[in-house]
Amino acid sequence: MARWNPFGKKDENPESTEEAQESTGMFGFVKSALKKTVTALNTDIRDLVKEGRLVDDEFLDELFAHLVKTDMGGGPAGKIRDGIQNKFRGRKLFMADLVESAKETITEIMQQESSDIQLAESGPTVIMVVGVNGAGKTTSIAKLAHRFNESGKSVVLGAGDTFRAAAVEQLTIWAGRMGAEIVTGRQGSDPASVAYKAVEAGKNNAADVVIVDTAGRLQTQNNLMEELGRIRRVMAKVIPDAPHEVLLVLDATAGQNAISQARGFSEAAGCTGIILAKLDGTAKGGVAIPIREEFGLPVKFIGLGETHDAFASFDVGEYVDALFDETDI
Ligand SMILES: Nc1nc2c(ncn2[C@@H]2O[C@H](COP(=O)(O)OP(=O)(O)OP(=O)(O)O)[C@@H](O)[C@H]2O)c(=O)[nH]1
Ligand SMILES: [Mg+2]
Repeated sequence: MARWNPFGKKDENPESTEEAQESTGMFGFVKSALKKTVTALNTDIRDLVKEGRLVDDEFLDELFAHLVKTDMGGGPAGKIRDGIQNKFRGRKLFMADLVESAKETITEIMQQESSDIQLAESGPTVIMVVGVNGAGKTTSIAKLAHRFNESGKSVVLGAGDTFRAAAVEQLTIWAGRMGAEIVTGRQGSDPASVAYKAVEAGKNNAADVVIVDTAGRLQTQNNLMEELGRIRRVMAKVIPDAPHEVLLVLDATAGQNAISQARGFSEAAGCTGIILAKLDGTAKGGVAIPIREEFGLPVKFIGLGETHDAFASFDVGEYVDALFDETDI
């Protein structure tokens, strides 16, 4: 499977001033979206090591308590604490050392191969989007489609949420704006049939990308979870290796609950990556860390607001830097 970064990451074209500016902008964007998490991390922890602090049990317990507040989970918070303990026990610790050590630990936990979209070797790349009710699936599809469209790719949308009429309207508006084709079904009709037709339309029209929406569901609704498998299989009847990506949308404001939601989905739908939506407006932005730790799945994109451009490719280095950037707080 070829790898493809549709959105041009900064390191791939370093000589482009425009992209360099864009990447600086993106850091600021991610940083301001993570502001609540950054503030929680930096104000509390900075207070903790103000003027240096002896690394003893009391300090290590306090540090752990502040770290878990961001919803990074006990595992990662414990690893950061242990890292500090190993390096600095019995010594005086300053903020700069703490940040450096924490960044190192988080980067290690979060390391992922790539956040690129897996590209089909030939024909359209088919992306299926799944997740619980209200996670941000339809909005994320609009954002993804906008990005593909901006990079000159033709997109076919499949309104596979035949349950909620508003989802079809939402996608139809987007398709209209982009001049993209949209395949819809009657309300209550079989979502697998919409998915089939969407992939077929993508193939017949030589589109670059087909993105199929699905209705929100809970991992406990077995029949609906099985339906995801059926939607997948139907797509493969048109293009044998479709879907090339199954993106699970998680609501960052759900914090640790987002993790338990992900478990059932990644099995039932064969997820290949995560979109972490609503990373803005939450002090639980640390949840991206245990998500990476617990699932083999890469975080591919992050949602940073309700508008179509409030969306970014996920970059581990940028995320970790933003998380601990203490300027302008
Ligand atoms: N702040 C913020 N809001 C978001 C983001 N993504 C989606 N939303 C909002 O979350 C709400 C739900 O978004 P949808 O895209 O409709 O979610 P969905 O998963 O398709 O929902 P269902 O189809 O009902 O399961 C909407 O009000 C969106 O505007 C984001 O990244 N940030
Ligand atoms: Mg929806």
